[in-house]
Amino acid sequence: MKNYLDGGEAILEAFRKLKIDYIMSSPGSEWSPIWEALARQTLENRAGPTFVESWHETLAVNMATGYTLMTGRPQAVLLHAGVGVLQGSMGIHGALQNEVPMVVMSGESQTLGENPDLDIEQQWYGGLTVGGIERFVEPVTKWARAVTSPYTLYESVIRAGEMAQRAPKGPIYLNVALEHMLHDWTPPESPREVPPAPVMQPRPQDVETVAELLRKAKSPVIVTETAGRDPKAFSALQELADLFAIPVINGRASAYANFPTDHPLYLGIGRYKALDDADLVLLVGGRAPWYPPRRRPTRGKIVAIHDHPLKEHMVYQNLHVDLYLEGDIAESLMLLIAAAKSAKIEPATVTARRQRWTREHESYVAELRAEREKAQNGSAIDPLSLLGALGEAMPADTIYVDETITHSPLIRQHLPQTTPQSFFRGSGGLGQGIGTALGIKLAAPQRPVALLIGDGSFLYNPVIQALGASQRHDLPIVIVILNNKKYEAMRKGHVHHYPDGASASKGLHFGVTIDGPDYEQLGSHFGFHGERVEYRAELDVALRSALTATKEGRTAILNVVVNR
Ligand SMILES: Cc1ncc(C[n+]2csc(CCOP(=O)(O)OP(=O)(O)O)c2C)c(N)n1
Repeated sequence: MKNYLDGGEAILEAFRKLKIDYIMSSPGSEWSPIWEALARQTLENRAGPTFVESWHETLAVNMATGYTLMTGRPQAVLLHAGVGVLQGSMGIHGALQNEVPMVVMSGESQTLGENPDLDIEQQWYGGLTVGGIERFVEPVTKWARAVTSPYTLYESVIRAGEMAQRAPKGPIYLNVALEHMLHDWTPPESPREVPPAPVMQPRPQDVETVAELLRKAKSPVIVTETAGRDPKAFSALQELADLFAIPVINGRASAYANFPTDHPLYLGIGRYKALDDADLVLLVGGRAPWYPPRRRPTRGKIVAIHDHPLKEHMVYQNLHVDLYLEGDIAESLMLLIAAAKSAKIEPATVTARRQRWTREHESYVAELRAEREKAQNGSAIDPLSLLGALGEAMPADTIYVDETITHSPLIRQHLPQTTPQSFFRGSGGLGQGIGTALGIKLAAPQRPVALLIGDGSFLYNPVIQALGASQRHDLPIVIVILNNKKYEAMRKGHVHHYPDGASASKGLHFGVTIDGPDYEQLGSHFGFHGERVEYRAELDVALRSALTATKEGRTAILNVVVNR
Protein backbone atom coordinates (compact mmCIF):
# COMPACT_ATOMS: atom_id res chain seq x y z
CA MET A 1 0.00 0.00 0.00
CA LYS A 2 1.45 3.33 -1.04
CA ASN A 3 1.10 6.32 1.23
CA TYR A 4 0.28 9.22 -1.06
CA LEU A 5 0.98 12.51 0.64
CA ASP A 6 -0.93 14.71 -1.77
CA GLY A 7 -3.53 17.42 -2.05
CA GLY A 8 -6.22 15.03 -0.81
CA GLU A 9 -4.34 14.68 2.47
CA ALA A 10 -3.84 18.48 2.57
CA ILE A 11 -7.60 19.04 2.42
CA LEU A 12 -8.39 16.38 5.00
CA GLU A 13 -5.70 17.73 7.33
CA ALA A 14 -7.11 21.25 6.91
CA PHE A 15 -10.56 19.88 7.84
CA ARG A 16 -9.03 18.29 10.93
CA LYS A 17 -7.44 21.60 11.91
CA LEU A 18 -10.82 23.32 11.44
CA LYS A 19 -12.34 20.69 13.79
CA ILE A 20 -14.84 19.71 11.12
CA ASP A 21 -16.85 16.68 12.27
CA TYR A 22 -18.49 15.70 9.00
CA ILE A 23 -17.80 15.79 5.30
CA MET A 24 -21.26 15.84 3.71
CA SER A 25 -20.88 14.69 0.17
CA SER A 26 -22.64 13.61 -2.96
CA PRO A 27 -20.04 11.79 -5.03
CA GLY A 28 -17.97 13.00 -7.97
CA SER A 29 -14.92 11.52 -9.61
CA GLU A 30 -12.62 14.34 -8.49
CA TRP A 31 -12.74 13.14 -4.90
CA SER A 32 -10.51 10.07 -5.12
CA PRO A 33 -7.62 11.93 -3.39
CA ILE A 34 -9.91 12.67 -0.42
CA TRP A 35 -11.25 9.12 -0.36
CA GLU A 36 -7.68 7.81 -0.41
CA ALA A 37 -6.85 10.07 2.54
CA LEU A 38 -10.02 8.95 4.37
CA ALA A 39 -9.11 5.30 3.77
CA ARG A 40 -5.68 5.97 5.33
CA GLN A 41 -7.36 7.77 8.22
CA THR A 42 -9.50 4.68 8.88
CA LEU A 43 -6.66 2.17 8.46
CA GLU A 44 -4.33 4.18 10.67
CA ASN A 45 -7.08 4.72 13.22
CA ARG A 46 -6.58 8.47 13.12
CA ALA A 47 -9.05 11.03 14.40
CA GLY A 48 -10.73 13.14 11.75
CA PRO A 49 -13.98 13.95 10.01
CA THR A 50 -16.55 11.28 9.18
CA PHE A 51 -17.69 10.96 5.57
CA VAL A 52 -21.47 11.20 5.23
CA GLU A 53 -22.60 10.15 1.79
CA SER A 54 -25.81 11.47 0.26
CA TRP A 55 -27.62 10.53 -2.92
CA HIS A 56 -28.44 14.15 -3.68
CA GLU A 57 -26.58 17.45 -3.44
CA THR A 58 -29.45 19.37 -1.83
CA LEU A 59 -29.44 16.80 0.92
CA ALA A 60 -25.68 17.04 1.50
CA VAL A 61 -25.87 20.82 1.82
CA ASN A 62 -29.01 20.76 3.99
CA MET A 63 -27.56 18.19 6.37
CA ALA A 64 -24.54 20.46 6.85
CA THR A 65 -26.92 23.36 7.48
CA GLY A 66 -28.95 21.43 10.06
CA TYR A 67 -25.85 20.22 11.88
CA THR A 68 -24.38 23.73 12.02
CA LEU A 69 -27.67 25.28 13.17
CA MET A 70 -27.40 23.08 16.26
CA THR A 71 -23.66 23.17 16.91
CA GLY A 72 -22.69 26.57 15.49
CA ARG A 73 -19.66 24.88 13.89
CA PRO A 74 -19.16 24.83 10.11
CA GLN A 75 -18.91 21.55 8.24
CA ALA A 76 -17.49 20.56 4.87
CA VAL A 77 -19.60 19.86 1.79
CA LEU A 78 -17.97 18.13 -1.17
CA LEU A 79 -19.99 18.26 -4.39
CA HIS A 80 -19.19 17.34 -7.95
CA ALA A 81 -17.60 19.73 -10.45
CA GLY A 82 -19.98 22.35 -11.88
CA VAL A 83 -23.07 20.17 -12.20
CA GLY A 84 -23.13 19.01 -8.59
CA VAL A 85 -22.73 22.55 -7.28
CA LEU A 86 -25.56 23.76 -9.50
CA GLN A 87 -27.78 20.99 -8.14
CA GLY A 88 -26.92 21.98 -4.56
CA SER A 89 -27.03 25.71 -5.23
CA MET A 90 -30.46 26.35 -3.71
CA GLY A 91 -29.31 24.78 -0.45
CA ILE A 92 -26.14 26.86 -0.59
CA HIS A 93 -28.23 29.95 -1.20
CA GLY A 94 -30.38 29.03 1.80
CA ALA A 95 -27.21 28.82 3.91
CA LEU A 96 -26.21 32.27 2.67
CA GLN A 97 -29.61 33.74 3.56
CA ASN A 98 -29.65 32.08 6.95
CA GLU A 99 -26.00 32.93 7.66
CA VAL A 100 -24.92 29.35 8.14
CA PRO A 101 -21.14 28.95 7.84
CA MET A 102 -19.86 26.04 5.71
CA VAL A 103 -16.99 25.14 3.39
CA VAL A 104 -18.29 23.96 0.02
CA MET A 105 -15.87 22.49 -2.47
CA SER A 106 -15.93 20.91 -5.89
CA GLY A 107 -13.23 20.16 -8.41
CA GLU A 108 -12.56 20.33 -12.11
CA SER A 109 -9.62 19.37 -14.26
CA GLN A 110 -7.37 22.18 -15.44
CA THR A 111 -5.19 20.28 -17.89
CA LEU A 112 -8.10 18.50 -19.62
CA GLY A 113 -5.92 15.88 -21.26
CA GLU A 114 -3.28 18.25 -22.62
CA ASN A 115 -0.58 17.32 -20.11
CA PRO A 116 1.17 14.31 -21.68
CA ASP A 117 2.52 13.29 -18.26
CA LEU A 118 -0.86 13.16 -16.50
CA ASP A 119 -3.55 10.75 -17.61
CA ILE A 120 -6.74 12.67 -16.75
CA GLU A 121 -10.00 10.81 -17.47
CA GLN A 122 -11.80 11.83 -20.65
CA GLN A 123 -15.03 12.98 -19.02
CA TRP A 124 -13.39 16.16 -17.77
CA TYR A 125 -12.96 17.43 -21.33
CA GLY A 126 -16.31 18.69 -22.54
CA GLY A 127 -18.61 16.56 -20.43
CA LEU A 128 -18.71 18.11 -17.00
CA THR A 129 -17.77 21.67 -17.59
CA VAL A 130 -20.26 24.43 -17.04
CA GLY A 131 -17.79 26.99 -18.36
CA GLY A 132 -16.22 28.15 -15.12
CA ILE A 133 -18.24 27.25 -12.04
CA GLU A 134 -17.35 30.35 -10.00
CA ARG A 135 -19.54 32.43 -12.34
CA PHE A 136 -22.55 30.46 -11.13
CA VAL A 137 -21.59 30.04 -7.52
CA GLU A 138 -20.51 33.53 -6.62
CA PRO A 139 -24.02 35.00 -6.20
CA VAL A 140 -25.13 32.21 -3.84
CA THR A 141 -22.05 32.22 -1.61
CA LYS A 142 -20.29 34.67 0.62
CA TRP A 143 -17.08 34.20 -1.36
CA ALA A 144 -16.15 31.85 -4.20
CA ARG A 145 -12.74 31.34 -5.77
CA ALA A 146 -10.52 28.72 -7.33
CA VAL A 147 -7.55 27.53 -5.27
CA THR A 148 -4.52 28.86 -7.11
CA SER A 149 -2.01 25.99 -6.72
CA PRO A 150 -1.14 22.81 -4.81
CA TYR A 151 1.10 24.98 -2.65
CA THR A 152 -1.74 27.27 -1.54
CA LEU A 153 -4.31 24.48 -1.14
CA TYR A 154 -3.90 23.65 2.56
CA GLU A 155 -4.06 27.25 3.85
CA SER A 156 -6.82 28.10 1.35
CA VAL A 157 -9.09 25.48 2.93
CA ILE A 158 -8.26 26.65 6.44
CA ARG A 159 -8.86 30.25 5.43
CA ALA A 160 -12.20 29.27 3.87
CA GLY A 161 -13.28 27.73 7.19
CA GLU A 162 -12.13 30.81 9.08
CA MET A 163 -13.85 33.22 6.67
CA ALA A 164 -17.10 31.26 6.80
CA GLN A 165 -17.32 31.96 10.54
CA ARG A 166 -16.87 35.74 10.33
CA ALA A 167 -19.94 37.98 10.22
CA PRO A 168 -21.89 37.73 8.08
CA LYS A 169 -21.44 33.99 8.45
CA GLY A 170 -22.06 31.98 5.32
CA PRO A 171 -20.91 29.42 2.78
CA ILE A 172 -17.45 29.79 1.24
CA TYR A 173 -16.87 27.94 -2.01
CA LEU A 174 -13.52 26.64 -3.25
CA ASN A 175 -12.93 25.17 -6.67
CA VAL A 176 -10.01 22.75 -6.38
CA ALA A 177 -8.33 21.45 -9.51
CA LEU A 178 -8.10 17.69 -9.66
CA GLU A 179 -4.44 18.16 -10.58
CA HIS A 180 -3.80 20.09 -7.36
CA MET A 181 -5.31 17.30 -5.30
CA LEU A 182 -3.21 14.68 -7.09
CA HIS A 183 -0.06 16.77 -6.65
CA ASP A 184 2.48 16.00 -3.89
CA TRP A 185 1.98 17.93 -0.72
CA THR A 186 4.51 18.88 1.91
CA PRO A 187 2.80 19.71 5.19
CA PRO A 188 3.88 22.96 6.85
CA GLU A 189 6.87 22.58 9.16
CA SER A 190 4.97 23.84 12.17
CA PRO A 191 1.25 23.83 11.35
CA ARG A 192 -0.76 26.32 13.35
CA GLU A 193 -3.76 25.41 15.43
CA VAL A 194 -6.74 27.28 14.02
CA PRO A 195 -8.02 29.72 16.64
CA PRO A 196 -11.76 30.05 17.20
CA ALA A 197 -13.45 32.98 15.47
CA PRO A 198 -13.47 36.01 17.76
CA VAL A 199 -16.73 37.10 19.37
CA MET A 200 -17.41 40.66 18.26
CA GLN A 201 -18.66 43.27 20.72
CA PRO A 202 -20.29 46.67 20.26
CA ARG A 203 -18.40 49.69 21.62
CA PRO A 204 -18.78 50.27 25.40
CA GLN A 205 -20.13 53.83 24.86
CA ASP A 206 -22.84 52.48 22.54
CA VAL A 207 -23.78 49.86 25.13
CA GLU A 208 -23.91 52.61 27.77
CA THR A 209 -26.18 54.78 25.58
CA VAL A 210 -28.66 51.93 25.15
CA ALA A 211 -28.44 51.01 28.86
CA GLU A 212 -29.34 54.60 29.70
CA LEU A 213 -32.31 54.48 27.32
CA LEU A 214 -33.38 51.26 28.97
CA ARG A 215 -33.17 52.70 32.47
CA LYS A 216 -35.28 55.69 31.48
CA ALA A 217 -37.80 53.83 29.36
CA LYS A 218 -41.30 53.61 30.76
CA SER A 219 -42.53 51.03 28.32
CA PRO A 220 -39.71 49.13 26.60
CA VAL A 221 -40.53 46.18 24.32
CA ILE A 222 -38.31 43.48 22.80
CA VAL A 223 -38.97 42.20 19.28
CA THR A 224 -36.88 39.27 18.09
CA GLU A 225 -36.66 37.08 15.00
CA THR A 226 -33.42 35.11 15.20
CA ALA A 227 -31.93 35.58 18.68
CA GLY A 228 -32.63 32.03 19.84
CA ARG A 229 -30.45 30.39 17.24
CA ASP A 230 -27.69 30.76 19.81
CA PRO A 231 -28.66 29.15 23.14
CA LYS A 232 -26.57 31.80 24.94
CA ALA A 233 -28.67 34.53 23.36
CA PHE A 234 -31.87 32.66 24.31
CA SER A 235 -30.77 32.74 27.99
CA ALA A 236 -29.47 36.32 27.85
CA LEU A 237 -32.73 37.53 26.31
CA GLN A 238 -34.65 35.89 29.11
CA GLU A 239 -32.38 37.47 31.73
CA LEU A 240 -32.77 40.93 30.20
CA ALA A 241 -36.55 40.60 29.91
CA ASP A 242 -36.82 39.35 33.50
CA LEU A 243 -34.57 42.04 34.90
CA PHE A 244 -36.68 44.95 33.63
CA ALA A 245 -40.00 43.15 33.02
CA ILE A 246 -39.82 43.82 29.29
CA PRO A 247 -42.38 41.97 27.17
CA VAL A 248 -41.04 39.91 24.27
CA ILE A 249 -42.69 39.56 20.86
CA ASN A 250 -41.50 37.23 18.14
CA GLY A 251 -41.29 39.23 14.91
CA ARG A 252 -43.37 38.23 11.89
CA ALA A 253 -40.34 36.61 10.22
CA SER A 254 -39.32 34.79 13.40
CA ALA A 255 -37.49 31.59 12.49
CA TYR A 256 -36.20 30.14 15.77
CA ALA A 257 -37.26 29.45 19.34
CA ASN A 258 -36.17 32.82 20.69
CA PHE A 259 -37.93 33.04 24.02
CA PRO A 260 -39.93 30.56 26.12
CA THR A 261 -43.49 30.74 24.86
CA ASP A 262 -44.77 29.87 28.35
CA HIS A 263 -42.91 32.79 29.94
CA PRO A 264 -45.25 35.39 31.54
CA LEU A 265 -43.60 38.15 29.49
CA TYR A 266 -44.13 36.43 26.13
CA LEU A 267 -46.76 38.12 23.97
CA GLY A 268 -46.84 36.02 20.78
CA ILE A 269 -45.62 36.22 17.22
CA GLY A 270 -46.23 39.26 15.04
CA ARG A 271 -48.57 40.72 17.67
CA TYR A 272 -47.23 44.23 17.79
CA LYS A 273 -49.94 45.85 19.91
CA ALA A 274 -47.52 46.42 22.81
CA LEU A 275 -45.52 48.68 20.48
CA ASP A 276 -48.32 51.25 20.35
CA ASP A 277 -47.20 52.98 23.52
CA ALA A 278 -43.60 51.72 23.61
CA ASP A 279 -40.91 54.33 24.13
CA LEU A 280 -38.05 51.93 23.35
CA VAL A 281 -37.95 48.88 21.08
CA LEU A 282 -35.02 46.50 21.23
CA LEU A 283 -34.99 44.68 17.90
CA VAL A 284 -32.89 41.61 18.63
CA GLY A 285 -31.79 39.68 15.54
CA GLY A 286 -34.32 41.33 13.22
CA ARG A 287 -34.43 40.77 9.49
CA ALA A 288 -37.83 41.91 8.21
CA PRO A 289 -39.98 42.53 11.28
CA TRP A 290 -42.29 45.32 10.03
CA TYR A 291 -44.89 45.09 7.28
CA PRO A 292 -45.47 47.07 5.21
CA PRO A 293 -41.88 48.09 5.79
CA ARG A 294 -42.65 51.82 5.47
CA ARG A 295 -44.90 51.70 8.54
CA ARG A 296 -42.85 52.61 11.57
CA PRO A 297 -44.33 50.44 14.32
CA THR A 298 -43.64 52.75 17.25
CA ARG A 299 -43.07 56.32 18.33
CA GLY A 300 -40.26 55.08 20.58
CA LYS A 301 -36.64 54.63 19.61
CA ILE A 302 -35.67 51.43 17.79
CA VAL A 303 -32.33 49.84 18.70
CA ALA A 304 -31.10 46.97 16.50
CA ILE A 305 -28.97 44.37 18.27
CA HIS A 306 -27.31 42.11 15.72
CA ASP A 307 -23.91 41.26 14.30
CA HIS A 308 -25.28 41.73 10.78
CA PRO A 309 -28.47 43.80 10.71
CA LEU A 310 -28.36 44.91 7.06
CA LYS A 311 -28.79 41.95 4.74
CA GLU A 312 -27.09 42.01 1.36
CA HIS A 313 -29.36 39.21 0.14
CA MET A 314 -32.40 41.50 0.42
CA VAL A 315 -32.97 44.05 -2.34
CA TYR A 316 -34.80 46.28 0.13
CA GLN A 317 -34.98 46.45 3.89
CA ASN A 318 -36.40 49.16 6.15
CA LEU A 319 -35.81 48.47 9.83
CA HIS A 320 -36.40 52.09 11.00
CA VAL A 321 -33.40 51.78 13.28
CA ASP A 322 -32.28 54.76 15.39
CA LEU A 323 -29.30 53.07 17.03
CA TYR A 324 -27.27 49.97 16.30
CA LEU A 325 -25.55 47.71 18.80
CA GLU A 326 -23.51 45.73 16.33
CA GLY A 327 -21.82 42.59 17.58
CA ASP A 328 -22.58 39.04 18.62
CA ILE A 329 -26.17 38.98 19.93
CA ALA A 330 -25.54 37.02 23.14
CA GLU A 331 -22.46 39.08 23.92
CA SER A 332 -24.24 42.39 23.26
CA LEU A 333 -27.18 41.35 25.44
CA MET A 334 -24.88 40.35 28.29
CA LEU A 335 -22.99 43.66 28.07
CA LEU A 336 -26.29 45.50 28.08
CA ILE A 337 -27.49 43.56 31.12
CA ALA A 338 -24.25 44.34 32.99
CA ALA A 339 -24.42 48.05 32.09
CA ALA A 340 -28.11 48.44 32.87
CA LYS A 341 -27.82 46.58 36.18
CA SER A 342 -25.28 49.08 37.48
CA ALA A 343 -28.01 51.70 37.97
CA LYS A 344 -31.00 51.18 40.17
CA ILE A 345 -34.36 51.04 38.55
CA GLU A 346 -37.39 51.56 40.73
CA PRO A 347 -38.58 48.06 41.82
CA ALA A 348 -42.19 49.27 41.90
CA THR A 349 -41.94 50.25 38.22
CA VAL A 350 -40.66 46.78 37.31
CA THR A 351 -43.32 45.06 39.39
CA ALA A 352 -46.10 47.09 37.81
CA ARG A 353 -44.77 46.34 34.35
CA ARG A 354 -44.50 42.65 35.09
CA GLN A 355 -48.09 42.55 36.32
CA ARG A 356 -49.36 44.37 33.25
CA TRP A 357 -47.59 42.07 30.78
CA THR A 358 -48.35 38.90 32.71
CA ARG A 359 -52.05 39.73 32.40
CA GLU A 360 -51.53 40.32 28.69
CA HIS A 361 -49.65 36.99 28.38
CA GLU A 362 -52.39 35.13 30.19
CA SER A 363 -55.12 36.52 28.00
CA TYR A 364 -53.04 35.69 24.91
CA VAL A 365 -52.55 32.09 26.06
CA ALA A 366 -56.27 31.81 26.81
CA GLU A 367 -57.05 33.14 23.32
CA LEU A 368 -54.84 30.48 21.75
CA ARG A 369 -56.40 27.76 23.88
CA ALA A 370 -59.88 28.90 22.86
CA GLU A 371 -58.85 28.82 19.19
CA ARG A 372 -57.61 25.25 19.59
CA GLU A 373 -60.73 24.19 21.45
CA LYS A 374 -62.92 25.66 18.73
CA ALA A 375 -61.02 23.56 16.22
CA GLN A 376 -61.96 20.38 18.11
CA ASN A 377 -65.12 20.18 16.12
CA GLY A 378 -66.20 17.29 13.94
CA SER A 379 -64.06 14.28 13.15
CA ALA A 380 -61.81 15.87 10.51
CA ILE A 381 -58.42 17.24 11.44
CA ASP A 382 -58.06 20.98 11.69
CA PRO A 383 -54.35 21.97 11.72
CA LEU A 384 -54.95 23.48 15.16
CA SER A 385 -56.02 20.15 16.62
CA LEU A 386 -52.85 18.63 15.18
CA LEU A 387 -50.81 21.31 16.94
CA GLY A 388 -52.65 20.67 20.18
CA ALA A 389 -51.98 16.94 19.85
CA LEU A 390 -48.28 17.54 19.14
CA GLY A 391 -48.07 19.68 22.28
CA GLU A 392 -49.58 16.79 24.26
CA ALA A 393 -47.78 13.82 22.72
CA MET A 394 -44.30 15.08 21.93
CA PRO A 395 -41.67 15.38 24.66
CA ALA A 396 -40.73 18.87 25.83
CA ASP A 397 -37.24 18.62 24.33
CA THR A 398 -38.56 17.91 20.81
CA ILE A 399 -36.91 19.91 18.05
CA TYR A 400 -39.38 21.03 15.40
CA VAL A 401 -38.39 21.90 11.85
CA ASP A 402 -41.03 23.82 9.94
CA GLU A 403 -41.37 23.61 6.16
CA THR A 404 -45.02 24.53 5.86
CA ILE A 405 -46.50 27.54 4.12
CA THR A 406 -50.05 28.60 4.97
CA HIS A 407 -49.90 26.60 8.19
CA SER A 408 -46.68 28.19 9.39
CA PRO A 409 -48.27 31.18 11.17
CA LEU A 410 -50.45 28.75 13.16
CA ILE A 411 -47.52 26.48 13.92
CA ARG A 412 -45.34 29.29 15.16
CA GLN A 413 -48.14 30.67 17.29
CA HIS A 414 -49.42 27.44 18.83
CA LEU A 415 -46.47 25.08 19.10
CA PRO A 416 -44.78 25.24 22.50
CA GLN A 417 -41.20 26.50 22.21
CA THR A 418 -39.92 26.44 25.74
CA THR A 419 -36.30 25.41 25.36
CA PRO A 420 -33.48 26.82 23.23
CA GLN A 421 -33.08 25.28 19.79
CA SER A 422 -36.52 23.70 19.83
CA PHE A 423 -37.75 25.31 16.60
CA PHE A 424 -36.13 26.01 13.22
CA ARG A 425 -37.61 27.46 10.10
CA GLY A 426 -35.24 28.04 7.21
CA SER A 427 -35.78 30.65 4.57
CA GLY A 428 -35.06 30.01 0.91
CA GLY A 429 -36.61 27.72 -1.67
CA LEU A 430 -38.75 24.74 -0.80
CA GLY A 431 -37.27 21.24 -0.66
CA GLN A 432 -34.78 21.60 2.14
CA GLY A 433 -36.72 20.56 5.21
CA ILE A 434 -35.93 16.85 5.40
CA GLY A 435 -32.18 17.32 4.96
CA THR A 436 -32.13 20.10 7.55
CA ALA A 437 -34.04 17.91 10.00
CA LEU A 438 -31.60 15.02 9.42
CA GLY A 439 -28.61 17.31 10.01
CA ILE A 440 -30.21 18.52 13.24
CA LYS A 441 -30.79 14.91 14.33
CA LEU A 442 -27.13 14.13 13.59
CA ALA A 443 -26.14 16.95 15.94
CA ALA A 444 -28.70 16.10 18.64
CA PRO A 445 -29.22 12.32 18.52
CA GLN A 446 -30.82 12.23 21.98
CA ARG A 447 -33.58 14.73 21.17
CA PRO A 448 -36.71 13.83 19.20
CA VAL A 449 -36.80 15.68 15.87
CA ALA A 450 -40.13 16.34 14.14
CA LEU A 451 -40.44 17.85 10.69
CA LEU A 452 -43.75 19.58 9.99
CA ILE A 453 -44.15 19.91 6.26
CA GLY A 454 -46.84 20.72 3.71
CA ASP A 455 -47.65 18.11 1.05
CA GLY A 456 -46.52 20.53 -1.65
CA SER A 457 -43.29 21.37 0.17
CA PHE A 458 -42.63 17.68 0.86
CA LEU A 459 -42.68 16.95 -2.87
CA TYR A 460 -39.88 19.47 -3.50
CA ASN A 461 -37.57 17.46 -1.23
CA PRO A 462 -35.30 14.66 -2.45
CA VAL A 463 -37.54 12.25 -0.54
CA ILE A 464 -36.11 8.84 -1.45
CA GLN A 465 -32.55 10.12 -1.04
CA ALA A 466 -33.39 11.63 2.33
CA LEU A 467 -35.06 8.46 3.60
CA GLY A 468 -31.98 6.54 2.44
CA ALA A 469 -29.76 8.92 4.42
CA SER A 470 -32.00 8.54 7.46
CA GLN A 471 -31.55 4.77 7.32
CA ARG A 472 -27.90 4.67 6.39
CA HIS A 473 -26.75 7.21 8.95
CA ASP A 474 -29.15 6.07 11.65
CA LEU A 475 -31.12 9.32 11.90
CA PRO A 476 -34.73 8.48 12.80
CA ILE A 477 -37.11 11.46 12.69
CA VAL A 478 -40.86 12.00 12.72
CA ILE A 479 -42.15 13.51 9.46
CA VAL A 480 -45.63 14.98 9.81
CA ILE A 481 -47.13 15.91 6.45
CA LEU A 482 -49.90 18.49 6.71
CA ASN A 483 -51.73 17.16 3.70
CA ASN A 484 -54.36 19.58 2.42
CA LYS A 485 -54.00 18.03 -1.05
CA LYS A 486 -53.09 21.38 -2.56
CA TYR A 487 -50.78 24.33 -2.88
CA GLU A 488 -53.12 26.48 -0.81
CA ALA A 489 -50.67 29.40 -1.00
CA MET A 490 -51.17 29.56 -4.75
CA ARG A 491 -54.98 29.55 -4.47
CA LYS A 492 -54.90 32.22 -1.76
CA GLY A 493 -52.58 34.43 -3.79
CA HIS A 494 -54.75 34.09 -6.89
CA VAL A 495 -57.98 34.93 -5.09
CA HIS A 496 -56.27 37.84 -3.31
CA HIS A 497 -55.56 39.54 -6.63
CA TYR A 498 -58.67 38.34 -8.50
CA PRO A 499 -61.40 38.02 -5.83
CA ASP A 500 -64.16 38.02 -8.44
CA GLY A 501 -62.17 36.64 -11.37
CA ALA A 502 -62.89 33.63 -13.56
CA SER A 503 -61.02 31.22 -11.29
CA ALA A 504 -62.67 32.30 -8.03
CA SER A 505 -66.20 32.45 -9.38
CA LYS A 506 -66.11 29.05 -11.04
CA GLY A 507 -63.64 27.31 -8.70
CA LEU A 508 -61.41 26.69 -11.70
CA HIS A 509 -57.86 26.82 -10.41
CA PHE A 510 -54.53 26.06 -12.00
CA GLY A 511 -51.41 25.22 -10.03
CA VAL A 512 -53.39 24.32 -6.90
CA THR A 513 -54.47 20.66 -6.72
CA ILE A 514 -51.95 18.04 -5.64
CA ASP A 515 -52.79 14.48 -6.51
CA GLY A 516 -50.05 13.10 -4.34
CA PRO A 517 -48.99 9.53 -3.64
CA ASP A 518 -49.73 7.65 -0.41
CA TYR A 519 -47.00 9.48 1.47
CA GLU A 520 -47.19 7.12 4.44
CA GLN A 521 -46.05 4.24 2.23
CA LEU A 522 -42.91 5.90 0.93
CA GLY A 523 -40.84 4.73 3.89
CA SER A 524 -41.78 1.08 3.38
CA HIS A 525 -38.75 0.57 1.09
CA PHE A 526 -36.60 1.30 4.11
CA GLY A 527 -38.63 -0.60 6.70
CA PHE A 528 -39.90 2.69 8.14
CA HIS A 529 -43.12 3.36 9.97
CA GLY A 530 -45.97 5.07 8.12
CA GLU A 531 -49.56 5.92 8.84
CA ARG A 532 -52.35 7.84 7.16
CA VAL A 533 -54.30 9.85 9.74
CA GLU A 534 -57.69 11.19 8.71
CA TYR A 535 -59.56 11.58 11.96
CA ARG A 536 -58.85 13.77 14.95
CA ALA A 537 -59.45 10.90 17.36
CA GLU A 538 -56.53 8.98 15.80
CA LEU A 539 -53.96 11.72 16.22
CA ASP A 540 -52.68 11.03 19.69
CA VAL A 541 -52.07 7.32 19.17
CA ALA A 542 -50.55 7.97 15.75
CA LEU A 543 -48.08 10.50 17.14
CA ARG A 544 -47.11 8.21 20.00
CA SER A 545 -46.59 5.25 17.62
CA ALA A 546 -44.44 7.45 15.39
CA LEU A 547 -42.35 8.47 18.37
CA THR A 548 -41.95 4.83 19.41
CA ALA A 549 -40.79 3.91 15.90
CA THR A 550 -38.06 6.56 16.07
CA LYS A 551 -36.95 5.20 19.43
CA GLU A 552 -36.54 1.86 17.66
CA GLY A 553 -34.42 3.59 15.03
CA ARG A 554 -37.04 3.94 12.29
CA THR A 555 -38.19 7.16 10.71
CA ALA A 556 -41.95 7.63 10.77
CA ILE A 557 -44.07 9.33 8.12
CA LEU A 558 -47.49 10.51 9.22
CA ASN A 559 -49.71 11.53 6.34
CA VAL A 560 -52.09 13.78 8.24
CA VAL A 561 -55.05 14.79 6.10
CA VAL A 562 -56.01 18.27 7.26
CA ASN A 563 -59.21 20.14 6.46
CA ARG A 564 -57.59 23.43 5.37
C1 LIG B 1 -38.25 25.83 -4.93
C2 LIG B 1 -39.57 26.50 -4.83
N1 LIG B 1 -40.46 26.33 -5.82
C3 LIG B 1 -41.67 26.92 -5.74
C4 LIG B 1 -42.00 27.70 -4.68
C5 LIG B 1 -43.35 28.43 -4.66
N2 LIG B 1 -44.20 28.01 -3.57
C6 LIG B 1 -44.32 28.72 -2.44
S1 LIG B 1 -45.42 28.13 -1.40
C7 LIG B 1 -45.78 26.83 -2.41
C8 LIG B 1 -46.86 25.84 -2.02
C9 LIG B 1 -46.41 24.83 -1.05
O1 LIG B 1 -47.46 23.92 -0.85
P1 LIG B 1 -47.75 23.24 0.56
O2 LIG B 1 -46.47 22.88 1.21
O3 LIG B 1 -48.72 22.14 0.33
O4 LIG B 1 -48.38 24.37 1.43
P2 LIG B 1 -49.80 25.13 1.35
O5 LIG B 1 -49.63 26.17 0.29
O6 LIG B 1 -50.84 24.13 0.99
O7 LIG B 1 -49.97 25.71 2.69
C10 LIG B 1 -45.06 26.91 -3.57
C11 LIG B 1 -45.14 25.96 -4.67
C12 LIG B 1 -41.01 27.86 -3.68
N3 LIG B 1 -41.21 28.63 -2.60
N4 LIG B 1 -39.83 27.24 -3.76
